[in-house]
Amino acid sequence: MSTKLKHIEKAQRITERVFDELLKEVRAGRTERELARLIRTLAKRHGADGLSFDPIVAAGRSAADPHAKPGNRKLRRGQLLMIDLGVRSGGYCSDMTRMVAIGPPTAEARKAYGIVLRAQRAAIRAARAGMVARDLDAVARGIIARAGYGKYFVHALGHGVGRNIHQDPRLTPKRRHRLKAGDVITVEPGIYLPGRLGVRIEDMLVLTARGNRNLTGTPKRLRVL
Ligand SMILES: [Mn+2]
Repeated sequence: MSTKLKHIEKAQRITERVFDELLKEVRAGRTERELARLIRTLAKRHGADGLSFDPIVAAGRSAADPHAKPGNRKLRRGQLLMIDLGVRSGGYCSDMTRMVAIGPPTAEARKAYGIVLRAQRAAIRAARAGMVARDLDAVARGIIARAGYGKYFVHALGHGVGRNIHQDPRLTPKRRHRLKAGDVITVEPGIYLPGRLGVRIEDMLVLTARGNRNLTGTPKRLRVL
C-alpha cells in the first residue's frame, strides 16, 4: 500500500472515532459551535496532527449553506444536523460528511436524505479509474435532477484528497480529465433548500482499474438521536 494511502486511512480511522464520540454529545440544547470545538478536542485526543479544515456543524436551515460556519444557535428536535469533518495525519488529510437527525426528521428531510443517498451510492458504484471526471459528476447529478432537485445541488460532486484537503482531480460538471488508479477522491452530492435544510453525504474512495475501495466505514443509514 502506498504511503499516501496509509496516512489517509489512518486519518480516516481517527475521523470515524471522533465522529462516534461526538454523537454521544449531540442533542437538543447544544450549539453548533460547542460541537465544532469538541471535534477539535477529540481529534487531538485520538492522535491527529490537527484538523484538515474548520469543521462544519450546521443544523436545520443553517445547513442550506454548503459552507456554513458553526453558530451559537441551540440545536432543536426535528432538525437535521450536518457534520463535515476531517483530520490530518502524517501530512495527509481525511474528509467525511454525515447527517444525523435530532428527534424524528420531517418528511421533507427524509425525502431529501433518501435522494442524496441514492445519488451518492450510484456514483460510488460507478467510480473507477479511466472514467472522465464530469461523467462521474453526472451520475449523481442526474439522479438528483430527475428527482426534481437539480437546481439545489449547487456544488461539484467531489475533489481529490491528499496532502491538501481540496486538490485535483476535481469532479465538476465540466472537467474532462480522466481519473487514475490510486486517486483518492470524495463523493459528496447534496441538496440545499434555502431557508429550510441542507443534506450532504460524503465518503472518500481510492480508485482502482476495476472500481474503487471505499475508505469510509461510518454507516449511512440516517441516525435519529
Ligand atoms: Mn469534501
